[in-house]
Amino acid sequence: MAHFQIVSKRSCLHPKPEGLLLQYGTAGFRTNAKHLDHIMFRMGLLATLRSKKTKATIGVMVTASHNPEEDNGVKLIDPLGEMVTPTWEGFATKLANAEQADLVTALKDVIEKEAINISQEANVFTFYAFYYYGLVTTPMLHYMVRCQNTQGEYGEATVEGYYKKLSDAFFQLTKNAINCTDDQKHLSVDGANGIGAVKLREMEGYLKNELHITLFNDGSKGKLNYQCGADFVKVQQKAPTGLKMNPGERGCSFDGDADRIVYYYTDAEEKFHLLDGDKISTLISTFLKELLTQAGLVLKIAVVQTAYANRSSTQYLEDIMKVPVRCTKTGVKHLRHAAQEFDIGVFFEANGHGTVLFSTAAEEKIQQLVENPSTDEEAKRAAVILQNTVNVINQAVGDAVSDMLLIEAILAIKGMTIQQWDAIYTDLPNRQLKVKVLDRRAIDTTDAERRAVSPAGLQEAIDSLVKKHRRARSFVRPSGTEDVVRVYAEAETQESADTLAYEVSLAVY
Ligand code: NG1
Ligand code: ZN
Repeated sequence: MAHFQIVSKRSCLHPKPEGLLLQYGTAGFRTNAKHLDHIMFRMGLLATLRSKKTKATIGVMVTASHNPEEDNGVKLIDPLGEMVTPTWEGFATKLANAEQADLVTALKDVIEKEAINISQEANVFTFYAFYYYGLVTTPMLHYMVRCQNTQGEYGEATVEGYYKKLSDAFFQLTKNAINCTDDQKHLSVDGANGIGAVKLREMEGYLKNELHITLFNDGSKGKLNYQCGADFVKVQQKAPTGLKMNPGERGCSFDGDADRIVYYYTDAEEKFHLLDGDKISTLISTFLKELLTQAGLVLKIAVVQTAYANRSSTQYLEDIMKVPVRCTKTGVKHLRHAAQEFDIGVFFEANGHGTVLFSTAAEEKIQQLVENPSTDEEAKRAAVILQNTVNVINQAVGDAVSDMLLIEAILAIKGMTIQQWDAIYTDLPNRQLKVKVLDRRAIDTTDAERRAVSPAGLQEAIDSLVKKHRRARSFVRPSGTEDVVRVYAEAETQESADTLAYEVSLAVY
């Protein structure tokens, strides 16, 4: 009982603004930082309960990712580095919205529903994760939670352990890159003035001569995510401010907490070319499929996308590469879930958030091939590359640094320029807009968010607008991280995509 009295007393120091209702969305709670004090306190409580329930270490990540600097966010990380389950998301929302007097009842409700033994020790690492590690990128925390709960099997649960694991795997991979010149080892990185920049600086020493990074927007001057970062580049379809690159050179942008990455270059005519999450998943899945063939391994590989995936990428994967593609709702937890159904699941949101999952069986088969003395030379080489690919990937969550190292290794091994990568398929011109409405929750969707079921008449209106354009597609959905409705349109020409997005946004009002 004493516990609850203490909770009740302490929670008064973090009062909930009356009437404020927030929902645990695609990326936890996220809003203006001034509304989050009570949420942080309550999520600390919930993380402790989750830890007691799972008898494992739970992570608490405080970040606003790609949002403006005045926002903040918090999410809980489950034992294997993944997002918490839907039931617990529901608990989080209930706890967050309980008025002061009802907080203890809400807590007791969770304890009862989940049959939690309150005297079970909660792993203090949970609470300390953020403080203990100080500032880390979102993916680093996910990684460390996973290491901690797999008794080091996944790696060492420290910042150095993370740098070392990734850079070692990167070296092993780039050993296979013959004829890679120093010029090709150069990469410009836009750190979005976020934590990724700080961590990349620390990691540079580990990468030695294999990758030469020029870092821009490293937080020394500019504002977080302001006119830079992966989200800005993807949505605006232009280079971040502050980045200086010559035509043809490779550049990439992280988002504020370094779990997203997009690549780009400008051509001789100064035209900007974006290589987003779809281009990344195509590059990675093609690479993996080729290695599987060379290794003689029969493993089911698939790509998971969302409604935002460019139709050209889906068609290329299905028709040319013969890789099955699944479409899920927005939010990496949905993509991850679908990816788990395959031996190798490559999942990326178009905005550059994603990673690759390998089933235990797949990892074991690769391992056996590497260890089997009768494996022939070509198969063995492919198996070793596959094994190092597994090691460079952060399977816990999408990770800009890990994705960057994998992409750099693939380009080096294949001797491929960014232009050649870009030429694999041509994106359909597209446009994303956001619309402020009175209540974004009035829009309800189905079919992996590709169709609106409410309000009545909206989908019919979209359908008739789409018909006016060639090779067009459009959909709307309420954002889970901002108080807006997002509109997406793609069509044969940029003008057409822009017009369609604008017309659809008018239909949303
Ligand atoms: P919302 O705000 O629900 O669209 C955005 C991204 C998601 C996901 C989350 C979490 C788009 C269109 N949406 O969600 O894909 O990454 O943020 O960061 O990019
Ligand atoms: Zn992010």
